[in-house]
Amino acid sequence: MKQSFRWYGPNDPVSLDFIRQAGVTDIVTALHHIPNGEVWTVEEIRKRQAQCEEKGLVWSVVESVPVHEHIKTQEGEYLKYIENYKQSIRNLAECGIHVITYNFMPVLDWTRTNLAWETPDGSTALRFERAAFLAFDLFILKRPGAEKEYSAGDIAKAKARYEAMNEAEKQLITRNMIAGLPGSEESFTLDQFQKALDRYKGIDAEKLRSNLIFFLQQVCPVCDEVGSRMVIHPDDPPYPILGLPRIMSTAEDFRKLIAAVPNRSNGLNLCTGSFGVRADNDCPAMMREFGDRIDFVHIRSTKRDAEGNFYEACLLEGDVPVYEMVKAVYDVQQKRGCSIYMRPDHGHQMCDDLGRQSNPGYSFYGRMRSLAELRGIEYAIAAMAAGLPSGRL
Ligand code: CS2
Ligand code: MN
Repeated sequence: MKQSFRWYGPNDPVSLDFIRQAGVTDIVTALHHIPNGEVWTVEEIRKRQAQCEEKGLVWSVVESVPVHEHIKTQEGEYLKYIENYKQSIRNLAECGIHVITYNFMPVLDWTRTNLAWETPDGSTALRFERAAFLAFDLFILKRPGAEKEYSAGDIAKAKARYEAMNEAEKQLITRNMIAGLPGSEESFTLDQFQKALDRYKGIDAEKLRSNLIFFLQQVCPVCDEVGSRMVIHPDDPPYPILGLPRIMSTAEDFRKLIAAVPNRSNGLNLCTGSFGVRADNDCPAMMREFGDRIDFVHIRSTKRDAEGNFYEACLLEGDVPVYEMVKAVYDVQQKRGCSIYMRPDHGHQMCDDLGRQSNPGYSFYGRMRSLAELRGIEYAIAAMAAGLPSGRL
């Protein structure tokens, strides 16, 4: 696997020097300062490349070129935004960057209720608590019609959870839900947030899917021409939330996409932490099924419970079968004769990360720990495959 790390650019509290020392060779980044929908110019791309190169690192993967909301809803100037997207693909290719991550989640990117949940070893993890999430939806946002989507039992639990919250907790959960987590390009007030949700009133899953297919039919031929790949990041969590449709949550969702847009550039970013929240998603099986179209993997593990809560577990202790996953990546690489970009995803805040300011999920040591574990697993697999009794390559 090509070992990569996400870097948010010059404002990221995690430095490229640290990242290099973790054993990373490739950087995953985005031009977060460019507003959604605008073209990424060659000049701006080169500036970021130079910052990486100066530290002996290569910017290889974009995460993400954001898809403007109007492309998802097909309103306003969406055709212009698609043209701009094509131009960004061309400009990135001109600079030698060919793997482009994106997602097609309406309004919100990834969603958590708690960004610093203390685990038994004292490190903190991101967590999604269902009752708190419902409490936000029903009693803070007060989304019209929300009560029709939940059972009486769920509503009672959410009410009790809401009543137990003090003002500070209510403000914190509101901020966590709508202020925009790293990577998501939007942030809102409650009022703006409800308006953003309302724009999806007439859009069900099938309509959203057909808008995604339209988008891919436009951009994939450009990617094919310049040798680039669009890799879609799955929904997180992988099911509809807040009355919004979500359409990249299962293997079947991706099968539908490739049936509609068979171009080779229509690819997948297999994020095991996102897919892994559903017990019916088998990540290693997806890796094997879609291996030819997977040019980027995020490896992390989540741990779910019967109540629908989940948290980001230590890599080897969650629900995702990480060894089987790395083995599947390894086998696909052997078959394809290539190395696939991999990055550790959200890590724990731990050791010297604690008490330091960093992007939630993207502090240094937690991700370094995961990367080291992943590297070890792959090394051992390769050594065993080479039949080396000493286990050395
Ligand atoms: C997140 C997302 O789960 C994740 O990897 O960091 O922000 C992710 O980068 C986007 O959904 C990709 O478009
Ligand atoms: Mn991910």
